[in-house]
Formats: sequence, C-alpha cells, structure tokens
Amino acid sequence: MKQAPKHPVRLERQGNVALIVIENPPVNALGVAVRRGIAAALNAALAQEGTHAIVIAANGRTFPAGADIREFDMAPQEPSLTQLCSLVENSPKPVVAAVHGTALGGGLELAMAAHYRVAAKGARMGLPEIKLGILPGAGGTQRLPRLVGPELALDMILTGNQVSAGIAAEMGLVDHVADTDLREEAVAYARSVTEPRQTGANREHLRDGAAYMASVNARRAQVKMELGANALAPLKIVNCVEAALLLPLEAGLDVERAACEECMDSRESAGLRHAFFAERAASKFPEAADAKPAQVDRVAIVGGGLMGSGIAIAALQSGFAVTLVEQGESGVNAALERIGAYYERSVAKGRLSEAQGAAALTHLQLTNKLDTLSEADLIIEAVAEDLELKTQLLAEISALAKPEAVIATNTSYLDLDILAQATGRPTDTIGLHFFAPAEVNKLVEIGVHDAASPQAVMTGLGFAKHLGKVPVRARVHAGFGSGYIGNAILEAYRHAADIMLEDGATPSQIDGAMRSFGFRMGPYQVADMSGLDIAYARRQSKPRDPDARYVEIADKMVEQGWLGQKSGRGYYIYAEGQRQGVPNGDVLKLIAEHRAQKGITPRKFSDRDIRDRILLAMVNAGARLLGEGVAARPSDIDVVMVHGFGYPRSRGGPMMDADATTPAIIASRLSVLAPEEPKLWSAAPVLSMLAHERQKFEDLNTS
Ligand code: T1G
Repeated sequence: MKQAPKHPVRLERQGNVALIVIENPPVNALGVAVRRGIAAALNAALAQEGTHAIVIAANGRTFPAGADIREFDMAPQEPSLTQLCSLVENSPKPVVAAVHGTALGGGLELAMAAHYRVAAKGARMGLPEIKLGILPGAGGTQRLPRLVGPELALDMILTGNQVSAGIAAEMGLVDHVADTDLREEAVAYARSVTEPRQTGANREHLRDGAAYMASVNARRAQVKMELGANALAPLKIVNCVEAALLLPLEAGLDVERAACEECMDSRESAGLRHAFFAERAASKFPEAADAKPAQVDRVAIVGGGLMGSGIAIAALQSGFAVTLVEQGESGVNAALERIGAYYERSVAKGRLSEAQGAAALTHLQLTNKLDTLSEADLIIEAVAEDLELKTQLLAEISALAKPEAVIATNTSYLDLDILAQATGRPTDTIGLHFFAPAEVNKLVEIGVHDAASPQAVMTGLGFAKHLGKVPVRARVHAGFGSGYIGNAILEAYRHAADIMLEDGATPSQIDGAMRSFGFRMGPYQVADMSGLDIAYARRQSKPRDPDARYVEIADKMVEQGWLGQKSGRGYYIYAEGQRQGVPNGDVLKLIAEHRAQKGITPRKFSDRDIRDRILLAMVNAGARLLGEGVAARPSDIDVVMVHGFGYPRSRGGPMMDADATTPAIIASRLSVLAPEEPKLWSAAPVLSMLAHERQKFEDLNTS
C-alpha cells in the first residue's frame, strides 16, 4: 500500500464550524501521520476565534477503516489512537463525526469518541478486530456498551459484524442519518448542538448493574462453551465489556489496552494479520498488471453440475447476466433445481428478500443449446474432469464464442496447456479453478500457461475479484503435471499421511492429530467425504512415479467397494444419512494384512510426529512450487491452503508456520525424514526457497 501522504489531514472552515478532513487513501487508515494531523487540527480549531463546533470527516471512499494494521509490529508512536480519542472526547466544543463508507475498528472508535455521529445512508460500521485475533484497543469496548448496552456491544465486537447506518441509529450508535449531502448535514447538525456530550460519561446502560452483569456472564459462558476456555481474544473482550460497568472510563481503558496488547502479541493474531495481507497480496499479478481486462457483462458457464451451478450463483449474486448450458432436459432441470434451492434457502434464512432472489434469477438463462454462449464475454467450462471430454467441448466452445471472448476451464488437475491448445485460441484461454461450494468458497486459482495473454489473465482476475473471491495466480508450465497450487500441496499432505498409515498409524489417529492442529477435518475424513473413487480414478489415470513410494491401501479399499460416505463405509462407517462416522475396524484389518504382505513392522507415531511430517511435506511441496515459479509468493500458498483446504487461518498457513520455525530446524527435521521418502522430505526445495527469500530480503536492504 502507498505511504501516507505528507499532510493527510486538513483543517477547513464553514462559518462557525471547523471541519477536520482526513485524506489518506485508500481507506483513511489511522496511521501516525493521520493521528498527529487530527490532533493538530483539533487544537488549531479550538484555538480559532468563533469556533462553535467541530466536524471530523474524511475524503475518499470511507471514514477511517481502522488503525493502520501495518503499524502493529512497529514501536508505538504518539499520539496513540486511545490518546487521540481522549483528546476528541475532552474537547470543550462539540465534536461531530461525519461517517460514510465502512467506519471500522479504530475509525468507529474515533467516531464514538466524538460527541455526536452523523452517518451517510449507505454507511456501515463495525469493530472487526476479532478477525485479526485482537480486540478494539482505542476505547471500543468501553464506549460501545455505554452507547448501545452490553448485549449489542458484545454481539458486534465478538462477531466483528458490520451494522448499517439505519440499524446503528436504532441502536443509539448514530444520532442522525443524512438524507442528502453528508458533509452539509453534519455541519448543520454541529450548528444545532450547543454542548459536548461525552460518551465516557454516558451512564444510561450502566444503571442496571445486575442486568448488565447477567448479560456479560451469559456471554462469557457461551464463549467458553463454543470456543473453549483458551479463546484469548473473545474472553478478553468479555472482560473489557465487564470493566466498562465496574470501572470509570480511564481505568476501563487501561484494562482494554493491556488486553489488546496481550492479544496482539499472540501467535494467533500474527497468523490472522498475515492472512489479511496475504489475501491482498495474492490478488496482485505484476506480470500482467498493465493489461486492460476485457469488459465482462455476460458469463456463460458450460456444465450445470455442483461446480457449474455454484459458479452461476456466484456470478448472479455479483450482478452478472448468466447463461448456464447443460446437456438435455434433465440436466437443465437438475441445474435449475440446484440454483432454485440455493435461493429458497437464502430467502428462508433472511440473507435475501423474495424480490432480490426473484430479481437475480431474471438474469439467468438456462439452456441445453451450446450456441447460446456466442454472446458471452467470458465462457467457463465446468464439466467432469475428463481430458477427452474437456478438449472436445473446449473446441466446440471456441468455435461458437465471439472473437473477443475469454475462455476458461475450471479444471483442477488436467494439463492446462493441452486444454488451452484444444480451443485453438490459447492466448484467450486461462484456468479458473473454483473450489466447491463455488457460491461460498472464496478461493479461485487463476491458471496461467505459457501462451495466455495478459489481457485474458487480467480478465479472469477482474472477474474473480468482482465475485468477491480471493484470486491466486498459479503459473503452470508445459508438462508441469497435475494440479495448480492447492492440489499439489494436498497430494503431498495425503502422501505423507498414507506413508504413516502404512508404517503404523491409524486413520483416526492421523485425523485426530490434524484436528488438534486446527483443521476442521483430518485427511481421511475428507477422503470419505469427497469419495475414495474420485482419487482412485485419478491415480489410475496417471503413470506411477518410480521415485515415490506408492501406498496401495486406498486402492484396496475402493476395490472392496468402500468409497466413503457415498457408500456408507470408508475409513469410517456411516449410519444412514449421517456424515459423522465411526472408525471402520475392517480397514484396520486390511491395513494389517497390507503391512504383512509388504513386510512392514508397524511402529508408533506421536501426534506431534504426525503433524510435523505432514507440515514439512506441505512446506516442501510449497517450496518446490515457488522454485518452479508456479506460486509467486510463499504467502500465496498460505492463502490457497487456508481458503481451499481448511488450514487453520489463525496459523496463517503452512509457509508462515515454516517461517515461524528456523531454517536450521526445518533442515534438520527434513534430514531425518528424507530417507523414508525423498520425494516428500528432501531438504533441497526448502533450503533453496529459504536462500531465495533471504537473498530477496538482503537485496531489499541493500537497495
Ligand atoms: N490498515 C492498513 N491497510 C489497510 C487497512 C488497515 N486497517 N484496511 C485496508 N487496508 C489496505 C489493504 O491492505 C489494501 O492495500 C487496501 O487498503 C484496500 O483494501 C485500535 C487495533 C476497509 C472493508 O480490520 O476490512 O483498528 O493491497 O483490498 O476490498 O481498535 O480493507 O491496495 O496495498 O481490503 O474495498 C480494524 C480492515 C483494524 C478493517 C475495504 N480494521 N480492512 O475492503 O479493499 S485494527 C479492519 C477491511 C484496529 C483499533 C484496532 C477492508 C475494507 P493494497 P481492500 P476492499
């Protein structure tokens, strides 16, 4: 992000009202220059003759969207945001905050320290610090309960959810919602008030201490039950809101500051902040940034199965006109049913109104006629992972598509070069690998092959961003082999797990170890959910790697008809309609026989051993992807694994986990494991990655 402008705060005048205007694009983050500017402007306004009141406003798209997250790892600089808020709150003249855009975190805290708040109609407000593993550290936990009461305050702070200007007005967080020009109405409002009104002195919601404490204690119990007794930031938030009742403001602010600092020092917060910036870095494709993306109004999706329908929904929800092509009447009806069910659920859950759902569907054209895609600006092929089927279909699509259309394949494993060549227009062809369910999962891998034009790449990137997705570039080279970033890492993950399974571990032990690491499901639970036959087909479709150890256990299970949830039996046994299974004892017998056939004497693995081996396998695979240029940055790999494969977000991702471990420890651990499976654990890729990263750092420091 660009450095803050030299003077990010201006002082203007409208008669007897002073206007403090913040200008620090892109989101008016409250970095030190902005804080100092506001403090100076406030003091200057108060020193001016005839100042009746002061309005704090911001130019650009939003009132400050928070503290500057990039400052968190630097030494604090005064005035802190807490100090600035106190300065505002103690102003002898009334201060009005003119809120527009998304006033978040420290931005909303600044607004709450003002005496009054006027919001633009479309403004949204929130305290999302919990999403960074911290808590509002500039008075949010002290002032919000004073304005809206403990219940609503805890709801907002523990979820990080935003509220609209209208709701905020109903809650008592906003005094006036502007109908026309925010600035003008804020100035008029400032003229209409005569006295400061300190939020810190507001006792309205603190009078009934017993009711307040009942809310706090109920929420504390709920947090412990849902998130566990070690949920640092959530429990600290509850403590701070409690302090708002029990202590005067200044003492409450001290409790909040200590709690915020403790959370900020946590590994969890470091992981969440890493994830925040990694997602934004991933969507930068410098190698194609100068290209102008094609204008995309109509999207055609060929294939209305689970994936195609999900992509269609995501596109409809983002305002695109959608043509969804499916084979035959039954295919079209099944797709319509899937999409209709999504909108019915959305309306039933209140996510959408009936009218919104109906309006979205008016932009959907469902057909079994392939030639309807001739008007589409972007065409996404989303049929089964079958090379012959896809190459043939892509050729047909290309023949019908208009000359300036961009063609994308949703393949996750097949060779993108071959598919791009099949269209006869490889420069216009890219990969757009969505993750199921595509209407929800935010990850899209943008597959870039040698012949893809920068414009096609930027068109795919723009489309993904317009869908609100997190795009990550995967640069594949001819013959690179299967999968982009995520599936290549996942293969290493599964390979490491299968080796331990063959050498002595059990499926439920490995799953348990990975759940305790923070994954929602372990690898064998995922395999049962996805269907063992899918991976089986893929293994059979490609030649075996002579340099890699091949574990036949999963093949033998499929040959027994144990396919996972779909057959009621896989690594686990599933009661009718149940998705939670119990370990399948027959699998343990199969594994024991398998080991005996291969002359393997089973040995014990600790949970720590299991996690280390799997993490090192993922990091090594990631290092290889970096070395081959498939992934542009280590943090891109983290984004893919967090969004696509359930890697615990609070750890940041496998590459950040590796960063948190010194290279020497990584190398020594790999040297122990390498003899068991060089393909997975040879230290070469990791060491070359670390050397490359160190060189980049040194170059940065010498430039
Ligand atoms: N600090 C620094 N940079 C930020 C930033 C922030 N708070 N918010 C956004 N950016 C950068 C972002 O990295 C990107 O940079 C550019 O702005 C556009 O962002 C004391 C401690 C506001 C909803 O958590 O949720 O206040 O990549 O791509 O999709 O209690 O940004 O262009 O170089 O996300 O339109 C609390 C975080 C902070 C809000 C806009 N605030 N930001 O979304 O744009 S902690 C937040 C967002 C705090 C106090 C505590 C979103 C957005 P670049 P973008 P967007």
